[in-house]
Amino acid sequence: MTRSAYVDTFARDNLPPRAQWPELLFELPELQYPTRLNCATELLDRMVADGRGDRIVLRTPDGQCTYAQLLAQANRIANVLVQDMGLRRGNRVLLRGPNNPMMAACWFAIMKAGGICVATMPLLRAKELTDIVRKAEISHALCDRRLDADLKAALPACPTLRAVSYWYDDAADALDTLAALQAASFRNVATAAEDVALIAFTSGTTGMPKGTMHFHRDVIAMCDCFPRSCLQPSADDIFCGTPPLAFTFGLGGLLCFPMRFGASVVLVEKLAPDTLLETVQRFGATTLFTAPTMYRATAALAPRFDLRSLRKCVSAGEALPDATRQLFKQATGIEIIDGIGATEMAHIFISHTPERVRRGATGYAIPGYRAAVLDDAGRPCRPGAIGRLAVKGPTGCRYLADARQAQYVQDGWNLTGDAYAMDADGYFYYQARTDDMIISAGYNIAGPEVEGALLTHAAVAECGVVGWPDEERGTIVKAFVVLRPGYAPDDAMVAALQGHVKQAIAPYKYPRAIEFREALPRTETGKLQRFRLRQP
Ligand code: 3UK
Repeated sequence: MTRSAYVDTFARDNLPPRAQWPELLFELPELQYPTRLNCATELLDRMVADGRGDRIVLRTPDGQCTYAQLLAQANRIANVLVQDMGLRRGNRVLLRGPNNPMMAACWFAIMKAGGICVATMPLLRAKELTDIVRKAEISHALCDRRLDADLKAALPACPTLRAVSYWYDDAADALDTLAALQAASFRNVATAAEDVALIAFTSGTTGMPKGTMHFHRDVIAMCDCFPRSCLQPSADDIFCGTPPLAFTFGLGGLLCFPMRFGASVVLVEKLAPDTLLETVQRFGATTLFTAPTMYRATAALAPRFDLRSLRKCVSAGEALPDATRQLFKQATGIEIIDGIGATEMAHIFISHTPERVRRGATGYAIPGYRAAVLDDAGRPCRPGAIGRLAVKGPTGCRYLADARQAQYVQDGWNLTGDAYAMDADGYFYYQARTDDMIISAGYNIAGPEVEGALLTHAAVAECGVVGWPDEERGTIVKAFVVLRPGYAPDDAMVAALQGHVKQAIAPYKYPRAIEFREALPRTETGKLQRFRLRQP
């Protein structure tokens, strides 16, 4: 291992032992990296050094900034971190804000200064922040002033956290003020390719959150896999979308990917279906990153907007129902690019180009990754059989001091916790999370398949299907349904939906119980929280 550039050895000391790492693959020519690599140098400084400094990188409703301006601001903040806040190489820095230019500049500043970025979703509360600060022994924090309340509430329980600075604020000690007093140049720390760059906490549904550690090299590898093979971006592309930069889906799609290709990104703090489409129209966005529910909601509104600029639409975070894919295609003419990624893997590893879409499939293992469906003994399943999804590639799972490493990584494979089937051509078909498979009267039923059938009914806006305890049958299939405006939640509707499912898929899978809701519980990243639906 190349000598670390860090004086604070916490991250390296808390990596899982080598024997528990996944096998890493660097077979592609584009994945040959030097042993010293700082991802900020690659994504930001290099663009300016190569003469692209005057090109726009960030666009917002209030203005725009060039690569050179972003570089200058990141350098100033890096100077604040080192000189005013006493950051030492290898220290962890909490980063907390909505998707805005300061969030982006701070992310690069942390990379430049050799800090380890721990970005948190804007909606996290004091208790969750405390768990993360304590687990990652975080010493510094950069935070959007408007999100200060929960951080301040967490502080008394966070003894390691010794320096906090707030931005978008005009106080004398605000980050903006301190940055303006600093030089616009900075010598990036010469990090090892395998120095930890970020600790991304999973939006775990139960138990203590898990911190996944990704190296400087992983940040670049994620840029050189999915976007290169499935999007083929050019410097003229304009990215936009909804995932928070604190979620690796957003960090890639809305910051690192566009910058790897010299392109630009529209950062907007809060987007609803109508404002998302308005943003695409106003900025002439070409490339969209969002979650399946957003595609479903925007499909209905699309005719009201001019979306002709849009070329590539990426869906991830949860399974994309075919009904949603078809609705969006009818509305816009665009074939969505589905992709499964995971915080543990940094980004997407199974996906497809629009031309190579196959109905019902997430896609194939993208160049750089290998994927397989394994049975309980760890052997490859025959085509069509359902088993556990296993992947390996240039990135992979390394939990921060967590015994669950041995569950996620087995025999060099990353086991994502998803039940999948693979066809003879190597296309992968999502079934369910392995712990969400419903076993009813001896049958294995995948909730998402029943959801997919319900979503083809005109009355259904959204739905979630779970196993529900039943005295007689042990477990029954139960659907929670949000109706579109104008439909009545009555017994006739229950019967109509049940009949519809029986027509669409094997009748034994139909939901014996249906409950109507105004909305479904979702994470900040757009995932349905099935565990909350299961709580009576
Ligand atoms: C599920 C999908 C079916 C799947 C993520 C893109 O979602 C991301 O990371 P998380 O750690 O969750 C991982 C789990 O989410 N999932 C994600 N995408 C799909 N299931 N089809 C899909 N297309 O259960 C997976 O194991 O929150 C997604 C990029 C970066 C990410 N972190």
